[in-house]
Amino acid sequence: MSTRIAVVTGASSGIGRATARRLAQDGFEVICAARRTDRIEELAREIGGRAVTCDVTRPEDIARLAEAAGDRVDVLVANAGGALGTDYVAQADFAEWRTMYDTNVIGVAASIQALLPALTRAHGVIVTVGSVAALTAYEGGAGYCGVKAAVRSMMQSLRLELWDQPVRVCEVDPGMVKSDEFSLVRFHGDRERAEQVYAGVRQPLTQEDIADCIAYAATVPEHVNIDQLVVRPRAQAAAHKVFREPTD
Ligand code: 8X3
Repeated sequence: MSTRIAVVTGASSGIGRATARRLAQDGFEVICAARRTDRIEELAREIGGRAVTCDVTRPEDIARLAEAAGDRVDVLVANAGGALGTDYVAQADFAEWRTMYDTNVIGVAASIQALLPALTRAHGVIVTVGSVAALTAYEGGAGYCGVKAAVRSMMQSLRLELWDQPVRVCEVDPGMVKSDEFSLVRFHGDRERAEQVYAGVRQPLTQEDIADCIAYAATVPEHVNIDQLVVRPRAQAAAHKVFREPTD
């Protein structure tokens, strides 16, 4: 059997990197795509994959990624994206919102569009990394909840559009994940604020937990489509209902 190919965007850290590692363990040749070349080259060396420098907001990078991936792609993990800020609508920084839309929505759509022929040829799986933010809005979440809700709608449209094609469309929606950079980026490098997100939560999810879920969705038999996987830590009953234990 020929080697199965997986493309992971946003592979330089967090859920993307953990997923690249996990899929390599599962026998995939993983194409690690991200902006930070040094990081993905190191990762590709570690897991025997390939690195493609790719900013998903740049059409020329997306074209290069599709060319590197070749004729057949078994799995696309469209993971690149993230949150910027927690501004209320009244104070929102629209430049940050535009960046979020460009990466989380257009970047995901562009990755899918470019790789769709290769995914269809291979009877492959598209997995997007959404968020529980797509399901329930919260104060300060309008920008991020909005983009993740857009991804969710896009996946629903895509599944309908591809109903007669041999390609599957899956969305993994994580809740609270203590990953390398998610909260740090969201709070513009403010480590203390980033840490507060997880304060008192005994066991937030890890990026490896989500990588497990993605690997599951990507490796079920070909007739099985996992439409959506919503994954939260046990301590998080809803986005705003988190069990926190005293920290001091
Ligand atoms: C991250 C989950 O609750 O911070 O995607 O929006 S949340």
